[in-house]
Amino acid sequence: MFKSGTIYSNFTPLVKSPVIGYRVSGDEVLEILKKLTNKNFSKDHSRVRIVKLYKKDGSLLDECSVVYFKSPQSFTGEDVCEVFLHGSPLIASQFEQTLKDFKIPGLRLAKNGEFSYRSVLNSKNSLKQAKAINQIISNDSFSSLEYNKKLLFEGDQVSGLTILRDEIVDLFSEITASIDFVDDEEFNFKKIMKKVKLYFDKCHNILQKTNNIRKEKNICKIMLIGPVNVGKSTLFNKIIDKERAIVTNIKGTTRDVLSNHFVFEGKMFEIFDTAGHRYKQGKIEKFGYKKAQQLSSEIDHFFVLFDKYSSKKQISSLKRDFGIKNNYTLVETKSDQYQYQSKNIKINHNLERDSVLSKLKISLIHKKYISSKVKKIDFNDEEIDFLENILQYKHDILNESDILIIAQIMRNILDDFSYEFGYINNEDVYDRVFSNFCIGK
Ligand SMILES: Nc1nc2c(ncn2[C@@H]2O[C@H](COP(=O)(O)OP(=O)(O)OP(=O)(O)O)[C@@H](O)[C@H]2O)c(=O)[nH]1
Ligand SMILES: [Mg+2]
Repeated sequence: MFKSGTIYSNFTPLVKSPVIGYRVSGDEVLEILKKLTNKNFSKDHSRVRIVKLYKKDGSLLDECSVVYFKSPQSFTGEDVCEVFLHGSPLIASQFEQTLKDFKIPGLRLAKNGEFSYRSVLNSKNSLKQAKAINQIISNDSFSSLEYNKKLLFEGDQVSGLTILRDEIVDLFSEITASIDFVDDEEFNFKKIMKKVKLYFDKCHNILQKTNNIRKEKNICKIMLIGPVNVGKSTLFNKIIDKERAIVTNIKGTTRDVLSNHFVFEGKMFEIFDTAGHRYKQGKIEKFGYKKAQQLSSEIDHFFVLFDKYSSKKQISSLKRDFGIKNNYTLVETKSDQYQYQSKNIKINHNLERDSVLSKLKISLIHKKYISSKVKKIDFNDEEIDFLENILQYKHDILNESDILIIAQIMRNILDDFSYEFGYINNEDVYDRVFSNFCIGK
C-alpha cells in the first residue's frame, strides 16, 4: 500500500475555518517550496516564515505561514513542510491543484496514517508511539489520555506490555532450556506450569482492573427538554458554540434528537436537544419526542426549560414521560422578555455562553455524576485488545502436557508481542494499523 515519493495532505478538516493546514513530506519538499514561493528554504529549519504562495501561472494563491523541517529533524524523518493557508476550502483546492500543476514526479496525496508510518520506518517513533498518537486523538478518557501521552513522550518502556513481554521472554527461555533435560530428575514440569499459570493470572487481573477503569464514565450526559418554542435549541447552540440546531419561531421546529459533545472547565459533556412537548404533536414530532424518551435512561441530568406560557401540568407530563426523579433543574427562559417571580434559574439568549453555563451550575452537575479522579492505567485500548488475544492461549497451554507444544505456544505468544511492538515488520499488519489513522497523520 505504501510507496515512496513525496506525499502531501491536509491535516485540518477542509471546512471554512481560521486555517487549513497542509503537510508535505519527502525529497521534493524544498523544490516544491521553491516553486510555490520563489524562495529558498534550505537554511530555514523549524522557522516560521510568512510568505506569498503563487500558482503555476504566477498569480497569487495566498499569503500565509510556512514552516520547513530539514531531514532528519522532522516528524517523518524526511524533509517536511507545513503550510497554514487561510481557512477557505477554495484556497485549499487551489493549493492542491497547484501542487498537481507542478507535475513533480512522485508527488502524490498521502494515504491515511502515511506520515506516521514513515516516522516509524525512519525510526522517529516506535510503532507503539505512533499508535499512541492515534489513541490520543481518538480517546475520550483522561486516564487513557495521560497514559498515551506518557507512551508517546517517554517511549515503549512505560507500556505495561513491556513488562509482560519481558516476563514471557524469561519464561520462554526457561522452558526451552529445560527441554533438553526432560528425562532428568531435575526437570520439574509442575514448577514450570505453575509459573505459566501465574503469568496468565497476572494478565487476567490486569485486564479486569483496566477494564473497570475504562468503564468508568468520563462524560456527563445532559438533555434539554421542555414545551415547544421555549428556547431549547437556542440554548443548545449557545452551549456547543455552533449554529447546529435550527431555531425558528414555529412551534415544533426540532423533531429529531440532536447531540453534541462540549468541554467546559476541562470537563466533558454530551448535550442533547429534543423535540418540544405539546399536546397536539404532529406525527414526526411525536416520533422525535419518543426517540428522546428512549434515550432518557442514559441521561445523567435534565434541564427542564419553560417560559411564561408553559403550564405546571406540562412540566409534570415532561417529568413523567422522561422518568425524571431528582436529576433535573428547572430553567426559565426568555428572561429578557418576561418577568418571573420564582427562584428558578433564569436565562435568556443575550447571555454569554460562560455565564449561562455558570448559571446552570454545569460544573457542579458534572461533579455529582462523574468522578474527577484520573486513575492511572498502564495500558491503552489497543493493548487491552492485545492482552485479550494473549489470554486466548491460556486454556490450550494449561491443558497441554507436552513441553514441546507448550514451548511452541510460547513462541507464538512471543511472535504476537513482536508484531505488537513492531519488531517484525509485516506489511499487512502495518497497513491495517495505519489505515485506521486519520488523513494527515
Ligand atoms: N426574546 C427571546 N427569544 C428567544 C430566547 N430564546 C429563544 N428565543 C426565540 O424563541 C423561538 C424559539 O426558539 P427555539 O430555540 O427554536 O425553541 P425550541 O424550544 O427549540 O423550540 P422547538 O424546537 O419548536 O421545541 C425563536 O424565535 C428564538 O429566537 C430568549 O432568550 N429570548
Ligand atoms: Mg428546537
